[in-house]
Amino acid sequence: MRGKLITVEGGEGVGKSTNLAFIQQQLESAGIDLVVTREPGGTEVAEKIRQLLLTPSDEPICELSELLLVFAARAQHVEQLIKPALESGAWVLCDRFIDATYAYQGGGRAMDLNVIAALEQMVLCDIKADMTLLLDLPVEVGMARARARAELDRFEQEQLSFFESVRAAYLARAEADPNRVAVIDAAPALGQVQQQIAVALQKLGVGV
Ligand code: Z5A
Repeated sequence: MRGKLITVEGGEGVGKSTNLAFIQQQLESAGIDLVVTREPGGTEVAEKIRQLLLTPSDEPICELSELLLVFAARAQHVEQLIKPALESGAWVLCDRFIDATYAYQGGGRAMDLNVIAALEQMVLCDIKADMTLLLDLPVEVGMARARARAELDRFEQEQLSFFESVRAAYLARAEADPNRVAVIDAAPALGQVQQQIAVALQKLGVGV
């Protein structure tokens, strides 16, 4: 049987890395054969593209290059890792996926959603997340958490308005597809955030 694809999404500082470990532990304790990966990245070549995307450089990366690099990394990731894993029956837990493109390039950069949809169709075909956990947090709170954590990458150096647009685009995606996207309030203490995640995972029969 084909495995399930679970994606974790959210803006800066929402606690994706922290909660990914918890989700992994929940799924593995349920006996699920799990592949954990991330975007951009997840394979050797896609991780090289990630470096290009995240590292600040003197030459600005234009919006179209950014979009195409995101999809180039995704095409490699899907063909080399995600598709074979799902076909083998494993579940895939992916830190960011296609919703991030609609949020960052579609929302943040205001790029044409029809272009994104066309590239999505070309690269993903029938691959769709079975569940997306969207960690949601007011932008200022997330930015404060991200700043306290580490040096800011190329995206994290954007203005507040960029992240407001990213958040709005994520929430619009959740509203349009409530059966797939579970919105998790990432503001409370970690234990409470993880309680919400555990409840959402029950929908997949995990931890019931
Ligand atoms: N990108 C794109 O533009 N288009 C695309 O299609 C895709 C990606 C796929 C890389 O993402 C960048 O790629 C991303 C968009 C772009 N933008 N950026 N930057 P990434 O996922 O690798 O980068 P990230 O957003 O920095 O993810 P992260 O490392 O998982 O960070 P995080 O969500 O902020 O998680 P964290 O490090 O676990 O948490 C941040 C801090 O908050 C940390 O100190 C925690 O201890 C703390 N924390 C976590 N939870 C709590 C609670 N509940 N209370 C208090 N403090 C907390």
